[in-house]
Amino acid sequence: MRISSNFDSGNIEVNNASSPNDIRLSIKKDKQSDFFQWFHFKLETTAFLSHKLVITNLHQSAYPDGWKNYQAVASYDRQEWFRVDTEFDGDSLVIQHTPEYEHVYYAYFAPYSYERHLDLLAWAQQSPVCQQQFLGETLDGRDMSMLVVGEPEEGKKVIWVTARQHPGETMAEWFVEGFLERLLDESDGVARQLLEKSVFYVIPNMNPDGSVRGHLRTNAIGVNLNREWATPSLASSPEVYFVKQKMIETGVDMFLDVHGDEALPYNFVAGCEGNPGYSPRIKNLEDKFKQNFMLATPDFQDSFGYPKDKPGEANPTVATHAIGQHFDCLAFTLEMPFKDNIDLPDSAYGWSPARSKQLGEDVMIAMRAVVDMLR
Ligand code: GEM
Ligand code: ZN
Repeated sequence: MRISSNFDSGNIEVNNASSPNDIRLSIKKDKQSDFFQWFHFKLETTAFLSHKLVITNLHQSAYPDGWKNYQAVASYDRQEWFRVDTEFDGDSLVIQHTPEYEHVYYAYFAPYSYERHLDLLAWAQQSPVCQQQFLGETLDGRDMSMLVVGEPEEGKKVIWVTARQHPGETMAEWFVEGFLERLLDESDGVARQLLEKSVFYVIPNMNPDGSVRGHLRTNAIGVNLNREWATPSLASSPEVYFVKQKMIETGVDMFLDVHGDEALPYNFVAGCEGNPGYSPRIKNLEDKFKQNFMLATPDFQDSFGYPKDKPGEANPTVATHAIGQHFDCLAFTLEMPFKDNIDLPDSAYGWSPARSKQLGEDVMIAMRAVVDMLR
């Protein structure tokens, strides 16, 4: 029996793998950080034998509530990621699984590899309405890549979408894949009308270094990018520095920052109610967007989410708050669940790449409902 994780987004510590019925594992912290929660590893073993994999020390993980009613995902072909029997006892996550093949992968959520990221960029730039732009280099020397969709023109609204500031939240890049597939679909009327009225700036992966490193929440030097938006720096957060610099160049009429949430079994958004500049205009835009997003799909809801920030008490280092305030624009953090949408559960797959992609398509209905009133 052998457990490995030396691959793109791999993360596990093997403490004891001598018996299939008591495999002891733990999760490595993000580099120079105390955050840990993302795991992704491969088991090579005897097929059709019952295995018990125990991931320990999770009471110290970033979001211990994320393990309650959570089911790990597994895959044989690295394409289909299905849920496996998982229990949490308050500190250890116990995965019971009888693999059907000798090689099987386990992960916190379906991984989105760096190669798939590069493939997405390469595919998108072939569209006549899409251009790929290099914004700058990350600390590990990877490209910060942006896709411009539509022709920038006077009078068009400027809509920004960023994803995966937190690299372990891979559902965010699956969402962007679905979003782009619809936006670049020349037969889709909603996409075509949006592109007549607006130009899109899309960052499919805000944190390529943390993604490859198998981090949950930080970049190559343990910095949480979603606390860098007030004063980003080339030394600590070049990812945010380059993107914010570009936003100042283009302006922003609407901003969506796509994430995943460890604990809440829902899709939801968090807005700018705590910003000093929050106004009835922005509240009206937020409400109209959410109403139309709920009409577009039962997978989105607005009853459960983060506690509302008190007036003037929004954290100004958070992307949505910083950009919403700076540009006086509609700005949302969009959250998808690592678990499932409890209102519409799927016992085999839970929340999944396919459902993340579908939500990325559905969000366009909400964008269409507000695009004419963004300014
Ligand atoms: C969250 S967003 C910050 C909290 N926002 C509000 N409005 N309470 C973060 O960065 O902690 C997004 C995430 O991590 O998924
Ligand atoms: Zn996040």
